[in-house]
Amino acid sequence: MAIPFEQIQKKWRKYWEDNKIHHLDLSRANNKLYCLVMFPYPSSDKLHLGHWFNYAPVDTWARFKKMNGFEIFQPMGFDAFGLPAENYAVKTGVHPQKTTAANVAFIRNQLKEIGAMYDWEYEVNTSDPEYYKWTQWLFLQFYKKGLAYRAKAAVNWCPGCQTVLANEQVIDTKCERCSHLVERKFLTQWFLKITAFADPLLEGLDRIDWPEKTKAMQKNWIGKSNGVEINFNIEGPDSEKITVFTTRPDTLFGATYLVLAPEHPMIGKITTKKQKQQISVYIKTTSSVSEIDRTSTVREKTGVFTGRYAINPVTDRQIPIWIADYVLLTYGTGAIMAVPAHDERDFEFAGKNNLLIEKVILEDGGTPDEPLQQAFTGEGTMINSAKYNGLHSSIGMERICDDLEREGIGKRTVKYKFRDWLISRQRYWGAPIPMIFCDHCGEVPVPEEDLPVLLPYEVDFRPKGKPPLATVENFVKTICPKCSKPARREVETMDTFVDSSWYFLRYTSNKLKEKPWDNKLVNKWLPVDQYVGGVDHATMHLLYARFFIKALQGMGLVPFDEPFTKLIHQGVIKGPDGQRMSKSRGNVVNPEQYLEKYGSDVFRCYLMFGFDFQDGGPWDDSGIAAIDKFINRLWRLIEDTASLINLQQNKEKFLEAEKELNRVMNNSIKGATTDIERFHFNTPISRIMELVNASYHYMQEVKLEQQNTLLLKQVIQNLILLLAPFAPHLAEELWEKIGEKPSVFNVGWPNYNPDALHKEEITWVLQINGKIRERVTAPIDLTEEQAEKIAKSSGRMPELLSDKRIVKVIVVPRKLINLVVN
Ligand code: ANZ
Ligand code: ZN
Repeated sequence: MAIPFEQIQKKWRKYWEDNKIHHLDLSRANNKLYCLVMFPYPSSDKLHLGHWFNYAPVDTWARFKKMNGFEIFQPMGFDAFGLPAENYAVKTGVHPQKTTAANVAFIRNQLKEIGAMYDWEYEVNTSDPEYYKWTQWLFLQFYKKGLAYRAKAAVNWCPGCQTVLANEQVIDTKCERCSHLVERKFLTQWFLKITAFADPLLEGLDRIDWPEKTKAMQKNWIGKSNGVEINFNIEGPDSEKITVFTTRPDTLFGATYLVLAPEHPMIGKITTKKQKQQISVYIKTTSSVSEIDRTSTVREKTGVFTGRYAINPVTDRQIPIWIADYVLLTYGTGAIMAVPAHDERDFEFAGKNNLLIEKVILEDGGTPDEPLQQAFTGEGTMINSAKYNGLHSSIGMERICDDLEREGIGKRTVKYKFRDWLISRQRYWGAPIPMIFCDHCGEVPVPEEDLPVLLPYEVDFRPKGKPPLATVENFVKTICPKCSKPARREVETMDTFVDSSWYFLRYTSNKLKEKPWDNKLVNKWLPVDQYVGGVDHATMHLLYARFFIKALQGMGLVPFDEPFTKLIHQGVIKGPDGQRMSKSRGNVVNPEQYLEKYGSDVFRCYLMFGFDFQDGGPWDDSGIAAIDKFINRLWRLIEDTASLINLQQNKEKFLEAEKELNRVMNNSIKGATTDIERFHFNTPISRIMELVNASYHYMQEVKLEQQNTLLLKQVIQNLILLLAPFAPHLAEELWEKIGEKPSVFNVGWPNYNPDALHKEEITWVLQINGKIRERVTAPIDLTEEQAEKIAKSSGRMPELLSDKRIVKVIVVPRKLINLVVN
């Protein structure tokens, strides 16, 4: 008979809810473990396979930890603001608040289907005014400390839709909706000063238990470079200077031209009349190219001569000043000294534009006069560098820096690749930025007691050339909190990554009215002990959240400076074709069909058995039937033995068969314990299978009336306990079936007995041609090879065999080994 899983799931979910099995009193709990998964984005009403693959295994881990005595805080919520709901609104007219509320309701139910032990009392929803009130409050704290400021920055502007586009809406420099060429437009927008925390963000990486790859990605993203700023005088009467940033001052003698970014403010001043036309055409054509394309190594390097020259401060030579878009305004000083002999980009550019290539670093074993086929970017011996000739470049670099600094031409500096975090969105569905603009007082923060700045409900979403909130007159019009004269509200909303930079704090205090969080609870529960989520968040969310915590610690609002002590990433399950699942490819696998057929426990088990948690892999459902069969086999085993195992019976000594069953049991517990701890779930399931097999084997081998019911009872109980984190509903049902009191999760995780792990040893009889010659103690189970080896080498056997040839080895299991010789 098939397992009535639907009934069982319902029954135990109700039991858990009625008895508040997953409820945790945060103020009372001891031995805490905060286990957090990245919360879902309710952009559709369905949980997809990726959600299941993230949440089910993490719940298994959390349940395992709970059975090991931890009090687990595993909250759940919704990252509910954002673009998809708004785009949907533009298309269909359905208000984002409605779509979001409906999706959240659906998803919450599906999350319950996973059977995870989320405590829904702590749910958060970032689009709830009770939540975003505090997002706004946090913005104001940042503002007070000078960590939120306004500056001009480029946005993607679609002239067709008359709207600002997010980066992900720009496909191949075109608008994803109307295919118009996207333009760059400069707007004054809000930034958070994440760059002020560059060093703490780097340094903190050494203190957290995160995947090395993720740490490396953050390091690269921050991009710290030690270098020098060097001043180049411009030839001409006006004694202007251009400052470049370089990490290779050792190559200064090889700097044969300068390059400015096309947006560099000096360009207008220095360009000669003759070159003006060409320069302005070039600036225009590059203005629509994204930074990513500009820095692409494969894209052809273009540029234009300004008509002016600078003086290389060490060679005193005239070098031409060019502009080119491979130099970015936003990094370093927006200007470079080009050293074509030793930089790949400069080499390519110089070759195309007939600029001088001067070798100044010689690689080990190289010849000075041989022309370069490509840039040599490594270290070596300095040549063509006057008094520095013959020095190793690493030493010459320091000497040149010292000299430049002494002469006031250069200065050692540190630069970072990453920029401040632009949080302004010209969008509706987000938290309004709580600022007011007054003609008399300028920029005025909304007083804290006036929070939240409510997002107005009645809004025309259709793109009109300005942010949707700008069209809501009674939102925009307000009075200045300082001077009480008419003023305007900020109409931009915050990047949703701001919402998710602090949600893990709010979970502890989701219902608190007067503060964003309760300090006592945050001090007790944070940092998050174990965080789990996709590697796609390695640089954005995970960096922003770390920045928030460091800033908040600086303000004395939290007592720690890293939010997530341990982190791991779940892998991605791809489509059956090995490609990323997507609707357009038609390779999306839906969990529903499997849930209907097998129930959520079998599905959970399959996800963990069929795929490595951190690797994922292409979807393949060929194994799910086997898992279902195994669960049924286990089910039958327990049904068959349930009545038997409670018969009182005392056995003093284990038979051999019992010793073996006992060994497998202890081995299974040991294996499962170490592997679940490490987020390896497939091997523990194999261990459970082994124990089921060993149990059947025992019951076949030993007559019913001779079976050791005490041992069997232990085995059955442990089987259920081992299964429980994987298949929580079924385990509860089975636990009840064998006459135990629910919940099985209140029972501790089983211990194993290390002494029982060793295979038993017995006395083997050794024969030669059927005659007993020796006796030896050896493991109970031997392979043929092991048996032969033991027989040949024990006691007198080598002597007796010295002039014999072995023609056959006969093994009578667990008894004797007979060597047939002649
Ligand atoms: C001269 C030079 C010689 C350079 C050489 C490299 C090799 P990282 O390590 O990434 O910091 N650079 C500086 N500012 C730039 C900008 N705004 N846009 C594009 N490139 C810029 O790289 C620092 C190097 O990148 C700098 O050192 C500069 O080129 C270039 F053999 O200066 B180098
Ligand atoms: Zn005012």
